[in-house]
Amino acid sequence: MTVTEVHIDEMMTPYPDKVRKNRKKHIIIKSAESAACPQIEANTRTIPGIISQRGCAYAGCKGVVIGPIKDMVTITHGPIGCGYYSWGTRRNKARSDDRTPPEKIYTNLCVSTDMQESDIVFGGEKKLAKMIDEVVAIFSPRGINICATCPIGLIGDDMGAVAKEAEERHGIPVIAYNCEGYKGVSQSAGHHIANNNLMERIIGSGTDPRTEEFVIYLLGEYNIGGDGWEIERMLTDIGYTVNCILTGDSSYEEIKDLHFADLNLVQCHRSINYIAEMMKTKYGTPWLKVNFIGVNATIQTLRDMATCFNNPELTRMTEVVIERELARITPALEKFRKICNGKTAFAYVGGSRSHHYQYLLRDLGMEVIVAGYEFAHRDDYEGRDVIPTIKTDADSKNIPELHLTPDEALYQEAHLHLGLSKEQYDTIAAQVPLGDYEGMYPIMRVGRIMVDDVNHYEAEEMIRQLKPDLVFSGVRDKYISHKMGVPSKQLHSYDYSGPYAGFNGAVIFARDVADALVTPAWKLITPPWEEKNGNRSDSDA
Ligand code: CFM
Repeated sequence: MTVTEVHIDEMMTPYPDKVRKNRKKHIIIKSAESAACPQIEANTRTIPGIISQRGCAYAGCKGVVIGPIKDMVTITHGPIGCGYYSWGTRRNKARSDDRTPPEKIYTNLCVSTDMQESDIVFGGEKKLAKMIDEVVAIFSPRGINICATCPIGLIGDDMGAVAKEAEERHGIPVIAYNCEGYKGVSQSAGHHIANNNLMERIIGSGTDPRTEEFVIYLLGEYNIGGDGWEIERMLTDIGYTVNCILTGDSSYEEIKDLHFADLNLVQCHRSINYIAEMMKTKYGTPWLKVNFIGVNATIQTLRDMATCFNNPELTRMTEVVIERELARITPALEKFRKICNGKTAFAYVGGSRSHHYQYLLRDLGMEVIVAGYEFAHRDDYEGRDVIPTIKTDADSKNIPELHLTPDEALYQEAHLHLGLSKEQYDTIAAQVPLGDYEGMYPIMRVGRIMVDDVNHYEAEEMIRQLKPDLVFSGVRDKYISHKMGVPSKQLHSYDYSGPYAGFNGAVIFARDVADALVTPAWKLITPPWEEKNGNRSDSDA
């Protein structure tokens, strides 16, 4: 079925006028292959009362960006609910290495100040200070993060002062993140707050320069289901030194040295583009937009990286590894491709995967007909070129912009980081996405939909109208499609499967998708609204 404005209008019919006007701005239908992306409304407030899939600023800071740092203990300052519900919900895996032995891995812990009514009335600073002392006494971590929840901002606890005193007492970094849930319209605000603090407090504090060649940092990769490890495997085989993945399986010790990178790679643009840009300003470090989701996308990224370093041996090894991996995975992939070919899908995830996974689905012959983000900004849909035109509003002004200047001792121009001449760098920058991201729009096909901050009602309506074969989404909307007889796969947690990145990941993903498509279970379901007299049908007996 082709998508037309009519379907969107039909979907909007039950909305009150004001809501209809608002929501229309969040939905774009691609009109022509070469069309420039029309402006989409994004990163603005969800209409109160609408069931959105978004999270809060605390979730973006604690849960997404700093939670995976394995050798720091992260304290949730607030009532126990926020800590409890953010405990272990993201599958960012971590393992011990030379720098971080098992006894220094804290990612699975949930530490909360458990604020009670009297603490809210009289203030929680003493309780927080005591908690920090306890954490040091029990775990002696390399550093401590403190994340604020909504009530902390409302009662005005001075977390920064408590952290500073604790630092003096214990001699380790204690970093306060004012990431109260209400600080932004979604978890995206929390990413920015986390990026600012990492930049100000950790990055650049390492004093031991790297001596290896081709030192790269992979930013915006969180090792969900082991993705980061699969990427690291390929890159190491080619000859890169993957000093750190930010922040999946990362450590305080590694993040300190980020300024020694020759090249930063950016996988998830939304959550980490701030650090990539700030690194460029302060140290001159170039960043390359990469995508390790999808076989062809991975190959393209590996070649782009080789282009950046312009080193014959690295270029040769890139092709050796590509050829070796393709020979290994192609037979398995072909088997699953036969099942997947020609099928359609929805992709609705946080702020980057709905774009990246379209490449992997294309490898399998599938097409995404509706794609959207929970909390992306206009640049994630339309490309970075629109950034200067994005208006700041009261919500975005809530988050401070750090105004950095080049570091006097360490700044060097981007081309020198890569060992290139200025002319070489400029030629290469025209060929690969160095410091640039084109957003999701170019990959969408004509007549297909991009939707921002989709709500429960719209998701249901679009599934009903467009009947996709598979819905890629999160745990909150998973069961909407299940009840409608459409299989769904979680692209946040991978339904406990993975890795899905790189060459090995592509095969695992293809297997999971093929499994979902061929299972007969979905045809046997009678949704509750089709049951007679409220009784379950015999298929449920
Ligand atoms: Fe980046 Fe992410 Fe995502 Fe994200 Fe997330 Fe995630 Fe995500 Mo869930 S950092 S924007 S805030 S790729 S937790 S690892 S899957 S919504 S699309």
